[in-house]
Amino acid sequence: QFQATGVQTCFHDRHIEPQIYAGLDGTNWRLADYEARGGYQALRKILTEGLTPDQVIAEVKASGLRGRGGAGFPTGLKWSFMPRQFPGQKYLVCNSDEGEPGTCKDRDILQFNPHIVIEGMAIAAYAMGISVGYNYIHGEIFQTYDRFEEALEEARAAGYLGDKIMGSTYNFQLHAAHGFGAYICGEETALLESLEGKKGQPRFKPPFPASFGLYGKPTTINNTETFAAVPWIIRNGGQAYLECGKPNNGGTKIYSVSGDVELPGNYEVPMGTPFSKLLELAGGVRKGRTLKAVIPGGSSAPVLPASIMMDCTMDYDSISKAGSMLGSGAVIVMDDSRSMVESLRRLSYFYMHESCGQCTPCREGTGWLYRVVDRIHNGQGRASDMDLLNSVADNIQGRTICALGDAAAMPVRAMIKHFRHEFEALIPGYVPKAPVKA
Ligand code: L3W
Ligand code: SF4
Repeated sequence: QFQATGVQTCFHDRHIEPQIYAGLDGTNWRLADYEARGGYQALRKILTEGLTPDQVIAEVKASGLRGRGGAGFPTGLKWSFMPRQFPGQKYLVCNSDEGEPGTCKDRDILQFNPHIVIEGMAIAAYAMGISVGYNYIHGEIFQTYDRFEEALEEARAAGYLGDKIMGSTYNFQLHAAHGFGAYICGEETALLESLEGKKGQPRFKPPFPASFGLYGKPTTINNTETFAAVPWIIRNGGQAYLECGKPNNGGTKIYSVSGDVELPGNYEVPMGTPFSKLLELAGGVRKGRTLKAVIPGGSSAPVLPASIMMDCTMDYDSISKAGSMLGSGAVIVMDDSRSMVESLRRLSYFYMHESCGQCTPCREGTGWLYRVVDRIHNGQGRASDMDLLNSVADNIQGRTICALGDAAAMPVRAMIKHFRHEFEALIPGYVPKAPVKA
């Protein structure tokens, strides 16, 4: 069972309190508890001290906050794309459609600390001149959806949402929307389609949602954890947030550590924390086992062998330099008992199942990937299958409407790159190619 773990951490010679999980025990999620922890003070500060939208955006830019949904896009920059003078309706959307295998942080933020997301969204809407927002919550988490609805009711009753918030001229209506559990609806434009009541299929980008979003209107979409970081930034200043992490990788980040560890759970630690330290917090590798490999950023991120991973720090730049992605921060730990062929088989099945079917390379290619890995796993692989897997992955990557195609292809290439011998060992009569002489 996963636990939201408000870990107090002490790195970089400084003591850093968790910002999103601070003081949470599973029972203190209500408005009064949140207010007692300093909740809604950031929104109050903006409205009573008269901070301008430009000042709020400048603070978020200074914080170095990057999108926590997977792409790591700078949040302040994204907010500045919103055409504030646009005469019609504009929308703010929270992407809580968490479906990436290994990721379970947004679910716990909403469950343990829903008001932090509401406050973050109210601040974002103020900064971008938006009066209507939606939080799109993954369809398979019913309790979390109900909890968020309850928190919305509390915030409305207390005057933190609705018209003339805290006696100001600022109005913001926020609603919850429940998805149906399709992974693809976590892709921002598929989410918008679904929110509009249509089949959740990604749109071509550009145009980006900033100019053509919900109902064709300018829309800003951020991940749950991104909004949850905003109140702390406004209360403590962008510079203080930046300094919690490392340059270009500000603040803390929640990692969902799963797989072969003693204490799987969500851990909030500063950006730039050594992977070895995060592993230690999660109780280390299962007793009697050694670390074999890690998928550092959810199933879409390429796998890294232990030797590379142990030299990484947990931040966008370090993980991407090592050849993978920080993604949504789902750290899947695999010990020496794991078969990489079996792991890839399960991942490939997932992407085949979740492909929306719009693009031929993704619709057909994900099926090919699964079937080829499956036959290797069953001992029926062919000598040509290793080349075939790479070729199918090549023909998917970069040739599709959305990132799901890349997400299906990249793990295949990484598994073959680092663990090719495991695949070859299962193919009857496989003779490795002679190394090419220089
Ligand atoms: C205006 C421009 N806006 C970019 C915006 C864009 C989006 C954001 C990032 O994929 C990744 C993916 C998954 N004008 C803009 C602009 N934007 N240029 O910036 O855009 P992009 O295209 O880099 O990423 P994305 O399409 O949002 C997200 C990876 O995340 N992933 C998925 C995780 C899944 C979950 C989940 O289950 N909840 O988080 C994990 O690694 O593969 O690469 O907003 O509009 N010129
Ligand atoms: Fe759909 Fe796959 Fe194309 Fe994305 S890449 S739009 S999931 S078919």
